[in-house]
Amino acid sequence: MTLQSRAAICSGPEAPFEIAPVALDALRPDELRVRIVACGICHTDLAVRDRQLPVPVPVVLGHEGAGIVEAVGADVTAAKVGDRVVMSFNSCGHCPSCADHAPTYCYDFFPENWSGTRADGSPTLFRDGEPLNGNFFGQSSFATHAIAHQRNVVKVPETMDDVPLDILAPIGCGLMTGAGAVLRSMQVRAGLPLAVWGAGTVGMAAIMAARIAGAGPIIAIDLHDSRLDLARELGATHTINGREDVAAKIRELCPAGLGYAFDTTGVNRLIEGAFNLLAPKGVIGLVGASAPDAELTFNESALMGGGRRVMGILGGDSDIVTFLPELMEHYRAGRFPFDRLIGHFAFEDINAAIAASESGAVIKPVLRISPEG
Ligand code: CXF
Ligand code: ZN
Repeated sequence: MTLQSRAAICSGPEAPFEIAPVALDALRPDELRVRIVACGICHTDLAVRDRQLPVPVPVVLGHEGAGIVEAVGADVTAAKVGDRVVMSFNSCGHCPSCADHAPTYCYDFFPENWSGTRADGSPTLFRDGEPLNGNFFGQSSFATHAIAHQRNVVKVPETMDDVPLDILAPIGCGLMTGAGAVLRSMQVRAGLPLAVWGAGTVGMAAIMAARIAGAGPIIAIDLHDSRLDLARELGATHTINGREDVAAKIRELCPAGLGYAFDTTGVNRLIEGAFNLLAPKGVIGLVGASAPDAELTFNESALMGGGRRVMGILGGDSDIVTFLPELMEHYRAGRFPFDRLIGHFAFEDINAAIAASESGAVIKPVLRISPEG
């Protein structure tokens, strides 16, 4: 145990997060210690709190951390002391998916990200001398300091020196998922129509990326008109409130069918309805979390006969080392203005930030944990 930190501890759905002193383990050769400047809050953090994912509690969550490297193990080449970094999910680096630059499908995703310990079972955090669950997405960044790994840290390019870390922090989860789904997983082609169900972080990122790809029309569907207004500013050419007859409106706009449908809701009825709107060779990409036992039903001749594809997507097929800098460059150039989604909160106000996410008042809350400079 080498360094004292302050972390927000999640004990489950009954209690608010509690900020308390914790200690970090000594670094392994492939690890870095990062002083956290900011961290986004994602629905996956809340799914763990609500015990919908098999991550043990009590635990330090937070997986959209950004900060300054304070110490590195002997084998680390991803960044050096003093570098500004953003963090994302961890991966093993040697399974068939990692070898194929598809680390979001790492065969060891669970032990590397969700076991509460390092993949070898050792704790990264201690509270009152006892092991505390951590290493969430290889970081546990709702804290003043985090242990990260060579494979889930990306150095912020120097060209981004003027972009604060409390803007860049959330780039390694929902934003890369939505943008990657469009640009990498589905490889959306210019001139083809795309519809996005759900205008949260992932859906908005997909809409911005669809504009980059030159898709059209770009149709956003959501229950909240305020989100649809923002979706239009970010790239949607048409919006439909989900209380309207969505299928009829899409058929009117795209009589030949959709080239791409992208579902962020995980609602089966919506997914099956979206599949029925696909043009020949159309692709429906799925990122929304459904009930663990949910099954989908599609017509076989429509699937096979039209060459249609149903694509499960994790993390937008992101290879973070190359894709996160690419997204940062789109941000710089004004093509990916994800700062429009962010609302900032002080670390001490983490429970208010969570409430703002759950009420829908803020699309992407970001905690300010320590000053950058
Ligand atoms: C993850 C899922 C696995 C890859 C990166 C993003 N989602 C987090 O909320
Ligand atoms: Zn997330």
